[in-house]
Amino acid sequence: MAKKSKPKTKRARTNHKSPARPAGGAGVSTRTYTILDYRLEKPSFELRQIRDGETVRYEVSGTLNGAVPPIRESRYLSKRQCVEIYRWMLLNRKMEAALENLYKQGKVVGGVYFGLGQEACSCASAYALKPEEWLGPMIRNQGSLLVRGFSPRDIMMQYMAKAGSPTKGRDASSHFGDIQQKHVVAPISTLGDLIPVLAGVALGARLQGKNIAVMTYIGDGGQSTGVTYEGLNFAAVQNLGLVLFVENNLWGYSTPADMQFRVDDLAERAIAYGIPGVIVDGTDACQVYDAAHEACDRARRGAGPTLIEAKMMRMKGHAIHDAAEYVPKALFEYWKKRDPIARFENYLLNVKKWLTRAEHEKLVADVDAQLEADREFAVASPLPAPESAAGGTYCEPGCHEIKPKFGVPKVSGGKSSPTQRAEAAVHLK
Ligand SMILES: Cc1ncc(C[n+]2csc(CCOP(=O)(O)OP(=O)(O)O)c2C)c(N)n1
Ligand SMILES: [Mg+2]
Repeated sequence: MAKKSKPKTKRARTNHKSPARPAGGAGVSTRTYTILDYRLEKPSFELRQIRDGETVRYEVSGTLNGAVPPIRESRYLSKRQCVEIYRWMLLNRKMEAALENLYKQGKVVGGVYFGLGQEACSCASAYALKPEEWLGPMIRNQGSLLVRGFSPRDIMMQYMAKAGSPTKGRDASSHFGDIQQKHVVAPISTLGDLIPVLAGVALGARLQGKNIAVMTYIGDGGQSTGVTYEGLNFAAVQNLGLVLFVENNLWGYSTPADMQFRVDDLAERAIAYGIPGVIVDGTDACQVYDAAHEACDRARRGAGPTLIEAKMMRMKGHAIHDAAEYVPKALFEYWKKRDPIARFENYLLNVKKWLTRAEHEKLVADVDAQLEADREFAVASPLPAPESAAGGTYCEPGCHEIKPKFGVPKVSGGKSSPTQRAEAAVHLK
């Protein structure tokens, strides 16, 4: 009989202690850096990896029964805007529930990726962009796509690979965008690759004499890639208006965030790029919006990129096929109490009294009716004709001339002082 080995444990940190510092002698000074932290609650728990023979599981311990924080008052959002963001979040969630049903009915061709628990981050971030600015969403940012003007009908048809979908049925998941009207770059599955692409969009705008905000996202797992460093460093040295949301949802597939990095907070990475780092509670739409708004303003001033870490939890598995059994139940329970939609609803109805019960019921009924109409349309629409398989995705070869949009650079890139940067911004207005 094989000898049963003692389970090995490995600690994964969610609220780390400072790493050991090298000893310093007389005359050695230390430097401090500032990370803005908007949160009203700083979760403190530890994930332990337990290896028992061939199996691995995780246990969580720490402060898991703290009071749920309130929504932070926004410095910028009006009542109307808060209600609008709430509506996008609700549409995001209910559309994903509809997609899950369509999948279970066998109508979805590929997989389905969910942003459950992350709706505030997707919707309130994209809401901070102006229509002429650019977005590069990742697979969980379906809420951002809705805010940018894609309809639930587009997204449902895409997942069902229908002829009328944004990719005419040639892709059956999230790889679609619209660079003509909506200024959305299609998600790139290779994690981190959207960052240099969006930096390039900002550079393109700069070459036309405009400073714009461009926004993209990377996960706690994806931020470990080399291209994340290359893209963000490039944006930093060129003062490009990149707003990077690092969506720390605690898991990258089945790897806990704490086994991806040694820093306490991913926002600290900003220090190494020489750009501002900000932490928000990703389940609080007002915090997400305020941080995004300030970062977009900075981008428009030509002052360069911002890294915003949004802390939250992936409330489902990686995709529909993953039951997420490796996630300790207590962690799900903790974050369920911090549900972004339930808390925002309470804020609008009970704290601010910006919505009456009747107004809220009407808003929910409108969202349901829109989804039902879109679902019916998407289900009834045809699959692509087989003979169209060799055609183009966005257009047909030779159907239009691609005109270069570049102009002569109006300012030189490279390192510049804050004063020069401010001057450059004025020059570019
Ligand atoms: C460079 C690269 N490595 C690995 C993968 C496979 N992969 C796809 S999603 C994923 C996990 C991503 O986790 P995270 O970045 O935390 O994003 P989340 O899924 O939590 O939103 C992995 C490893 C990939 N697509 N690209
Ligand atoms: Mg993740």
